[in-house]
Amino acid sequence: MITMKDIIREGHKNLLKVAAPVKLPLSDKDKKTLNQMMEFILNSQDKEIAEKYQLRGAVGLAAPQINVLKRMLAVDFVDVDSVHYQLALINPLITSHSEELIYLPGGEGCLSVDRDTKLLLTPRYESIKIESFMLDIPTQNVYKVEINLSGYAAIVLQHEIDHLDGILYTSKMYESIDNAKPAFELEEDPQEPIT
Ligand code: UDB
Ligand code: ZN
Repeated sequence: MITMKDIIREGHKNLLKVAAPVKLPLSDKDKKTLNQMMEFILNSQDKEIAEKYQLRGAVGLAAPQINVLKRMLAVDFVDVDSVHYQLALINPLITSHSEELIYLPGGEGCLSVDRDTKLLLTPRYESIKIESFMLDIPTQNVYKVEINLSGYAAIVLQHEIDHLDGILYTSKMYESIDNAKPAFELEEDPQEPIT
């Protein structure tokens, strides 16, 4: 199983390399890697397993982060509108995007970045269209897919696709971004009891 020690960190040269396209049909080895990447994400979201193996609760992982320089990524998260996304993508391409920019309020983080970059903001497209091949985990079949995403889901996929191009969010951080909106409002504790 993949654990935190398999994840390469900021400073490793391979995090800055452009990953190679995956050859199709998917080899058994690449299929196994992608399955293990998804397993890591699901394990990291399981309280007991995460505690036992000291995994950071993850929403996504790109193959270069486990030192595999191939264009594969896995994500599993629930969007703010309660839609569950579980995607294992091969050779994803952003084929169009909005002009509008957004950012994750509070700033992004990364499994490959150990330093604290809270409050530094990363601009992302508000909506994107992805054309990709997808490994359907239940059936293990590979399909060609077109996916339209916006808001938080678009941020997660842009973060992971950046890893395939050797780009870390830390190279795109700003103290403020005038022309971008927050993806959502951060919950604030009420100052006064609500009557
Ligand atoms: C993450 N996790 O997996 F909204 F329950 C981050 C880490 C770096 C903190 C582990 C995360 O955002 N978890 C999370 C988010 C929620 C609710 C919840 C758990 N990544 C993935 C990564 O590093 N991929 O390369 C960082 C995210 C920041 C923006 C998009 C990806
Ligand atoms: Zn990352």
